[in-house]
Amino acid sequence: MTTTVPDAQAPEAVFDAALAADERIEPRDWMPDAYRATLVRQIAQHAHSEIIGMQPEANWITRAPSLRRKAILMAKVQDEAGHGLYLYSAAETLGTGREELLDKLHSGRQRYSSIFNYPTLTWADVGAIGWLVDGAAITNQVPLCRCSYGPYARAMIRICKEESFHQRQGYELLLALSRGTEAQHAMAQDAVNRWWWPSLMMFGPPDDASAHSAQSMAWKIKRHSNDELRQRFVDICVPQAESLGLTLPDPDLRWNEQRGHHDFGAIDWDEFHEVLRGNGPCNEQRIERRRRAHEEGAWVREAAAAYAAKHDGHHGTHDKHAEHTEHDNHGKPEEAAA
Ligand code: BYC
Repeated sequence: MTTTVPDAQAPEAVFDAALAADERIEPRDWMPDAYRATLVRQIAQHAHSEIIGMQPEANWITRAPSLRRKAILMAKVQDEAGHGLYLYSAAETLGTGREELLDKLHSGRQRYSSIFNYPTLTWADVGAIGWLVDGAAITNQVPLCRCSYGPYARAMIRICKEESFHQRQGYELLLALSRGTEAQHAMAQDAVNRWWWPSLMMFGPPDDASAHSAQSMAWKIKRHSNDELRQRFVDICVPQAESLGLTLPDPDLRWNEQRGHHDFGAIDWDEFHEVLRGNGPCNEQRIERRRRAHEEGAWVREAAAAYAAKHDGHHGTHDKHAEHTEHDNHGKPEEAAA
């Protein structure tokens, strides 16, 4: 934030001036508590979505139909872990540690995207996730590259580049199936039928029911409303579905000359709210698996912390942790054991 204002000016005024000038708010700048809390809520939900989102796709790594498809899928799932890392790091700059956020995820006090509570039933689902879920994610996230909070905006730039690759791999996968045998085409169509409506729900409730949109837009965290982005996504998908030779499962979908947009059918918001309440097809399984992965990874975190402590000027302190690690390595120097 570089706006020059007289020293005597209240921090609120400095903050408001920075927003008005479209400048970035940085971690050490003063910010209203509610701005900080909103960012932590959104960034945490986003980070959790990335790591929970690894599950439905990882489900297919062992069953990918070729080595090429397997290598691509593994790289994609690893990318999602990386996105989680950038986002948890962005939340840390707001004074909220990763342990605390993971604890809130595991205890159900923070959300992750509704979309990851649906199952991946066939290989075509991997394509539908890439095309539709990553496509929706990009539509929502490109404007977040201009979010007023610097670390979040910068994290989004790299995430969007990777998401764009993910979206293309999904499209290419679906195209191959769509042009394949009759059974493959039918599998691709079935996946699109199941993922279309949940993808539209990713953008959040309609504007008139969106609790946070007005304030988040005033703070320039969000740059567009939920409905605006949803409409943009529908308009992008219609011609892509045609090129794919697949049908979007909405009989009310049609071009509206006057609006210059596609009209589309009513979204089942009851289903959305049920999923948010924890009653989607896979909510329990996703959280249970995440908790287990976290517990099973405890030794990795302990080893990493011990290693970091040793290399952080603690060499001569002989703290208990460091001795443990040396023991575990059977007395070998750390580098040799690594
Ligand atoms: N799912 O006032 P609203 C990915 C909640 S990762 C669950 O409109 P806001 C990928 C909302 O939190 C994709 N909850 O909220 C990863 C709020 O609840 P609370 C994730 C939702 O924040 C791996 C309430 O409903 N992307 O693509 O202004 C593999 C009212 O909503 C959802 C992001 O997280 C939902 N879909 O707007 C592949 C993007 N929608 O907190 C792909 C960043 C709403 O009051 N986030 N809620 O209890 C955002 O842009 C915004 O947070 C949202 C919602 C547009 C999602």
